[in-house]
Amino acid sequence: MKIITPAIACFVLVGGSLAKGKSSIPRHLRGVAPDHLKAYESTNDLRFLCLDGSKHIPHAAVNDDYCDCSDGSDEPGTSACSNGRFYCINQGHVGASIPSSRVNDGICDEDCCDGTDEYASSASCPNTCSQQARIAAEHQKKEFELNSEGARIKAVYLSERASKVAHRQIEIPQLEEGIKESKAAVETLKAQLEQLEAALKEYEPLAQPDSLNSCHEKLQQLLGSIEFVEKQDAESRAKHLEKIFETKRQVLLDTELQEGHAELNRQKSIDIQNEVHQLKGQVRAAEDKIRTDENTLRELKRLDEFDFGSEGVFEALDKQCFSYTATEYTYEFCLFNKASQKKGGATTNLGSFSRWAGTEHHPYTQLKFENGEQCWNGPNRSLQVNLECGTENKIDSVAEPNKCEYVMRFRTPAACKHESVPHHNLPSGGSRKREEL
Ligand code: MAN
Repeated sequence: MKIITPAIACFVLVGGSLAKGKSSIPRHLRGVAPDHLKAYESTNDLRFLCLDGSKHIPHAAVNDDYCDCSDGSDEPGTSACSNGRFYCINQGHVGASIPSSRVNDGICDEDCCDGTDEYASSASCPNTCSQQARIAAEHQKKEFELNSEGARIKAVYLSERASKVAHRQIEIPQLEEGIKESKAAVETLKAQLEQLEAALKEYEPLAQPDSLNSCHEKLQQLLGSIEFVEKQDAESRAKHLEKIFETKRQVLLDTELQEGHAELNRQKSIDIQNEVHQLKGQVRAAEDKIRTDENTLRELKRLDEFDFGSEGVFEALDKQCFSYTATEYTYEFCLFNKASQKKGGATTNLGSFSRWAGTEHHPYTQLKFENGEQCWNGPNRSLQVNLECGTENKIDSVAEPNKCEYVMRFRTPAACKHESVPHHNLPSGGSRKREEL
């Protein structure tokens, strides 16, 4: 439990109604941040220890408009130390810490809506804290609504991601097994093919057998000797003719036999060729399927291994492209892929996705695209995409703060906080420092 000492109670109570010249805050507590009040309260030995512990000074030297502590902590309420901090309570809104050099500089500091930074200057600073608190509350309400809606969409992304991961866990081993089986089946088909191709050789068209050739030759000889035979007697001619007929009959018989055989061979060869053709088709189809399955497997493994941000929520946007036209250029980037700048018909490469580039604790707040087209007399083009919560995926702004170094703001539900903060828990001001927000 925090003990509120009388000094703090007084400080807090009067803080909101401080008006120039009427400050009831004791001098030694002026500009002191609530967290440090304890150190500034007067102690028995009436000495103040500089906040960095470097030295003790008389208590009366606090806020005496003379800088004693090297960390500037003895002068929170004056501009005496160049490195001091002045705290304005901004009762009803959010307290703020400003450089103490701005105290009584004649300019109403916009961070001190209670005007206490000008407690002893000619500037008249009205207390605008209630207005600012109202504006801040409206802003917070909008932010809250935006974040709630964004978080709702993000939850959809996350559940889609969860089912994709679950599917992949089933699909990957199934594909691996399927590919293994298909490869074995291809090997079997190829072995069958080899056998068939070997068999095919056995059924190649036969050469004219020797016996048939010799019959033909004999017949030719006999026919060739007709002239000579015609001159012989009737009996010799009859014998010779009979020989011719017999030989002719033999030739015909052999030819018929051979032709029958050849026809059988031809038919068998055609059958085998058809089978070979069919098997080759099956091998081609199986190999095509293996290739397709291997590509699918590669992609599934990539998706499984790729860093899609916290809980993989950015998988929902993988390869999606967004564009934005600013003045003369249209900028386009595709998540985890490429970025470009277009003008007329020309496209300039702004780089390929290289890494998440947020802070050590929040790496998934920024994307970096690098190694784009080289800038004339400059670096290779690059793009930094700052990710912010939004209810839709949309580029909000693009700038080129340095030549050929582009910075984009991309709003997406994927960047929303997972669980949105209930509105009543949002800071309402009074005790939080602006830097903490
Ligand atoms: C082009 C664009 C600009 C860039 C200049 C640098 O005009 O890519 O964004 O600044 O080249 O020469």
